[in-house]
Amino acid sequence: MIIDTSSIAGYAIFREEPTDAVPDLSKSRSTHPLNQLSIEEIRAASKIIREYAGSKPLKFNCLTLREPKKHEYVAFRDRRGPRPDRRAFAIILEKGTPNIAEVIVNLNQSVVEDWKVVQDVGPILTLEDLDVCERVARADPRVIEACREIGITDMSKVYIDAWAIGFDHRWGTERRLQQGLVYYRNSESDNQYAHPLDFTVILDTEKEEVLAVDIRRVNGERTAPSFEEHNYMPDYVGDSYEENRLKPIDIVQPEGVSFRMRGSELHWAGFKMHIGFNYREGIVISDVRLDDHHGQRVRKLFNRISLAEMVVPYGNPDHPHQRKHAHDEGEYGMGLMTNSLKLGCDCKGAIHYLDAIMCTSSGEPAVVQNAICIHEEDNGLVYKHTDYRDGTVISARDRKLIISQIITAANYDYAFYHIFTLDGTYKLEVKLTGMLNTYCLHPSETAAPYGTEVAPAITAHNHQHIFSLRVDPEIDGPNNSIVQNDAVLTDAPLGSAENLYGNGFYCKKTPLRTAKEAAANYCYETSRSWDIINPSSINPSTKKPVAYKILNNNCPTLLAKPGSMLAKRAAFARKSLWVVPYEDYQLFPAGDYVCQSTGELGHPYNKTIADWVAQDGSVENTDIVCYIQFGLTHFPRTEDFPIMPAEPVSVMLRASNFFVKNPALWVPPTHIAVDKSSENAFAQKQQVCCGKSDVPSKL
Ligand code: ABN
Ligand code: CU
Repeated sequence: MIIDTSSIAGYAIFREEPTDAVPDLSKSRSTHPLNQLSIEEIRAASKIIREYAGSKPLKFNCLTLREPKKHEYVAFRDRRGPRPDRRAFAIILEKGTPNIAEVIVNLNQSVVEDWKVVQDVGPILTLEDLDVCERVARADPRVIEACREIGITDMSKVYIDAWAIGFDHRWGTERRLQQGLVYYRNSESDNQYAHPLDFTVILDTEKEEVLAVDIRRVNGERTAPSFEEHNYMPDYVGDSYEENRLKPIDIVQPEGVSFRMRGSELHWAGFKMHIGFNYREGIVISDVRLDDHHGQRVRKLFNRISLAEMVVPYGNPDHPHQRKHAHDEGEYGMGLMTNSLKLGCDCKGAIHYLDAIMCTSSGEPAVVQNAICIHEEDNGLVYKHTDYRDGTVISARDRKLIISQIITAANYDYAFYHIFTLDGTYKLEVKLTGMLNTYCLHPSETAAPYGTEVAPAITAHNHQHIFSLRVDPEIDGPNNSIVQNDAVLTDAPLGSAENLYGNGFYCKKTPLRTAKEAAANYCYETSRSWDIINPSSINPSTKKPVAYKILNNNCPTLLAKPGSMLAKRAAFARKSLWVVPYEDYQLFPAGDYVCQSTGELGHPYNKTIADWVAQDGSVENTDIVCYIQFGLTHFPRTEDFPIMPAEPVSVMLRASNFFVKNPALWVPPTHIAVDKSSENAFAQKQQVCCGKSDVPSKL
């Protein structure tokens, strides 16, 4: 039973009522092996862990599904092996000590299988951890004094956004640190990002104490806060809404949706997949397969797709702005920060929601209702042709299946849309909205060159958003390779017999054979793309291996000097593509522990993509994993203030000589105009075919 909403305002988390009843795991025996841990499983796992630990007081940093090893899952899926045992994975802090342990619980056998102590690492900052910052900092005498000095005496109007600190040499990983970015709010719904203050606060999360107040003096002076209001909430701008200007748009699916759900397994338009979710990656899409209507078989596409990391580095070199390079996934968790979605607002139409089940620091289950949205959208044309001679027309409409979540990462909000379309394409689209991170300008300063003065005396610093999409491909089976495609001119000179007119060009294909070779960057000059191929599955027409093509032309270079802390901590963002051999439980390219990591190579408990690639394993005709970096460099605009219009950015994987023909030929056309003598019944029936809600406009 749900008892109360979280104290972490804004995140609609429901704690489950604590109970002494023995958790009922009877359903667990038959659950899908990739399903999130259920409420009962979380209860059981935390009880087993607490009993194992004895009298030690514990703080649960995470408690989540330990997915089965790939070979076990695949054997089970292909009916060659037993159902894998259900397992939980937890990171546990021993309260009052620096001890951190990674724990594996076997839920079928109700035992702790492994309790591994790890050192010199920074576990994720949970919402409960972040909650400490504002409470403790507001009451600290040094913070009160820092505010008083700039004329602010009402501490209830001081708001402090808790951030991870990046890395600060003063404390290394000895303490679990946070930095608080300080703002002023005139009233409860006033926009605090219009009143940034000129100092940050550093805290110890566990000891709940302020360690330092870093004031940024300019020429020895404090910067006076701007009290000018720049608001976006209805209390302030409601009078300017023009309600009748836009007529309602309703999405109607009179016969319901075209997908089916069996628990967390989804079937749609020939696709089959499993939808998982965890505190760190958020949505995880596994076991993606697709009906090949022409080949009359179900073909494997992807073993697992998830967002593996992201980083938002800010480009102002002045201290303390170098500390602002949020790794929003590894430092805070895409699952933990996820919103409870609202019908008709976040998602429109006929929506199927799934809840997210996570855990609190005391090991109690916590549920975010409607965390995952599954719905369809019309996607314009999938194909059309008009025969200009006789006016014969055919057109068919495309459709998207969208699996989405929205997170709030302090000031920024990100919507993640995993999209499948009828031509077999997978696309991850991210929409960036919410609030710019702002800072105050001293009268002697200019915002340029490191920022934009988005309102008088308010600067928003240049920054990047770089996402890492982890794709574990299974293109017609587990053994895949990578080929780089570059559009290049024929070498033969103009006027030569081979290239008389100089117009020859072709797709230069370069196999990337090892992890080091496959560390690649996008190239605009050659419209570079990469094929994930299966060398053993040959397209009968091209006589070449079948492929899925990575189309990623939104991949900004990480703007950090080689050797800098940022370039080390965010090493994953240094390339558009990494490909490494598959290893179970190797998931996070900035390391399992991102908070306060230095990114140095060879950490015993915190390997990153740089360590994996240094091994230079073969990525040829073997089980591989791709990390695809994409995103944007953001020079803030005044239009992004006071709240950002959503900005989309995406990456795509498209079938490329994977099917023998257009895979959408099965899609019934929506418009056909043919010669009346056609014998085809469908063509006769569908001379023009509109949906019930398609009407000429009444203008
Ligand atoms: N963007 C930094 C951040 C994210 C989540 C929570 C706190 C801070
Ligand atoms: Cu931005």
